Amino acid sequence: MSTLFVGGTWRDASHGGDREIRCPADGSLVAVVAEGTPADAHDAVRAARAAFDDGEWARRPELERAALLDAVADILVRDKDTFARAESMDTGKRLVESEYDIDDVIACLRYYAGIGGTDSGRVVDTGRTDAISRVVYEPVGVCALITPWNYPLLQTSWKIAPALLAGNTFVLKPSELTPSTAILLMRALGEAGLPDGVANLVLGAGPRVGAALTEDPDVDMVSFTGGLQTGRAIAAAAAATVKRVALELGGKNPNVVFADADFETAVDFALTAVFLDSGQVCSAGARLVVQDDLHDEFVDELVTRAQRIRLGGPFDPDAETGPLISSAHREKVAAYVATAIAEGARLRCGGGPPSEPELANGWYYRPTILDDCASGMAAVEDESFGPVLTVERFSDEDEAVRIANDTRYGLAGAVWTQDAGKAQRVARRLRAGTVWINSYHPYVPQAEWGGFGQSGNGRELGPTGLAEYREMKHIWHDIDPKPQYWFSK
Ligand code: TXE
Repeated sequence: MSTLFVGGTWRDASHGGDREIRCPADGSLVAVVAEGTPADAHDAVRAARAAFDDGEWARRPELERAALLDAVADILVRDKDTFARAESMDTGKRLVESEYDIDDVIACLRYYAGIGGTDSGRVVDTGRTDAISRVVYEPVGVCALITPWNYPLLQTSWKIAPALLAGNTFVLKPSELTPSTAILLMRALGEAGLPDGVANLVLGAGPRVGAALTEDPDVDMVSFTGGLQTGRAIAAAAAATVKRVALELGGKNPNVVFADADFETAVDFALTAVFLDSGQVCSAGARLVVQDDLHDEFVDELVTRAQRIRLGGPFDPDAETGPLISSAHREKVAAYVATAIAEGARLRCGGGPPSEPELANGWYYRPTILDDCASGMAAVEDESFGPVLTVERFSDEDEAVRIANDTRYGLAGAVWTQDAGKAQRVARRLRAGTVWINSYHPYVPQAEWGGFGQSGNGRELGPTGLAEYREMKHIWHDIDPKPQYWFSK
C-alpha cells in the first residue's frame, strides 16, 4: 500500500509491511495502509531537511504561505464529506461530530491564513543613529508532528497550520489507529501547490516510527499530542539532541459546580463535559466537584440522564455517542473502573459494555458515574480517557479550589455559579490552561490552548501557537561602521 508520502512521492513501507485499519464501531475493515519503519521515518526526515535547507519554502513570503493555507481550507470545504466519513470510519465517532471536527480544521487553517504577514517582528531602539536593531522570526526547521487518534485531523491542523505559515517543513506521524485523514490531507496539500518535501507522512507504530523521529538529529522540533507516559518518553528522547519540544498530554479536568448554579444547564453541560466522544477528549470534565448541598439531587439527575445516553456507530441517526477507539483501550477503561470500585468509589451507573446485540462487535462502554470519590484515589488522579465521571464534594469556595487543583495535570476546568464575583475568583485560582465559566468545551482558534503542570508545555492555537514554530533572531546592523579600537592599533 503506497500510503507513505516522502519527498513528494507516495510509496510502500521499506519492509513492505501493511496494517489493517478497522472501524471501532463494528470491526469492519476500513483500509489497509503501509506500516512504516524507522528507516522510512529517517527517509522522511531527510526529505524534509532537504526541502528546508535547499528549497524555497522557508524564504517564500509569509503572505504566500498564508494563501496556501487558505487554498487547503477551500479543498476541505469542497471535500468535507469525504474527510468526515474517513474520520468517522477510523474513530467510530458519529458523522455529525466528524463534520464539526472538519469545520474546526477549516477554521484553524483560516485563522492562521488570516494572521499571515501581520507580525514581522520588531525594531529595537539602540539609542544610536548609526545602528539598527531588529528582532525577526525564522522557521524552526524540520518539525516532527506526532498526533493521537481522538481528533486525528483536528489535532494535526493545530500543528501543520502554524508550522507551514512559519515556513517549516515537517514529517507527520498520525496515530497508527487513525491514519486515513492524514493521507487525504497530504493529497490536499499537494493539490494546493505545496512544494515536494515540505510535508511528509510516515505511518506506523509509535514506539518504532514515532521514536525514530524524536531521536533523529535532523529534526529540530517535536510537537506531540497524546498520553502522559509517551510525552515523558518523547521529552527524554528529544533532550539528547536538545530539540524544541511542545507537548499536549491530556488532563483530569475538574468541573466545579456550586449550589447556586443553574441546575438544568449545569446538569446538561456536566454530561457533555465528560461523555462527549465517550470521554476520549483531553479536556473532558471527568472530575465533578460538586457542593455538598447540591450533591444528591445533582448526581441523581446525572445518573438518570447518563443511563439514557444512546450508543451507536457513525451512521446511526439515533446515536448520541460512539465507541471507544480499541479493544485495548476499553480494557484499560474497565480496569480503571475496577480499581476505583476497589478503592471505595460507589458505582452509580454504567461500569461495563452495553448489552444490545447490535453493539456487540464494537468497543462500546456505557456512561459510568463513580460517586464517593476523594483525593488520593487512582480514579481521581489518573486519566481514564473513557466515559467515566468521578464525583467529589466540597463545602466552601476554598475547598472547591483545593480539590480542583489537586491534580498533576492542568489542562482545563470549569466553574458553575450565578455569582459573577465567585466565578471570576475561582476561575483565576484554577491552575489550568483553559477555564470555562457556566459552560464547558467551547474553544476558538484565536485563543491559546495548552496545559499547566504535567498537561504539557507550550501552547497551541492563537498567536502563541504560531510562536512555537518560530525562532527569534536579533539582527544588529551598523550602518556607519568604524573601528572602535578596543585593542590599540
Ligand atoms: O496514546 P499515545 P495512546 C492519553 C489517554 C490514553 C493514553 C494512551 O489517557 O488512554 O494517552 O493512549 C505515538 N515515541 N491520550 O497509547 O501512545 C502514537 O503512535 C513517539 C491523551 O493511544 O500517547 C500516536 O501517534 N511517538 C491524548 C501518538 O504517539 C509515540 C490523546 C499518541 O499515542 C511513541 C490520546 C513513542 N515512544 C491519548 N509511542 C490527548 N492529549 O488528547 C507512541 N507514540
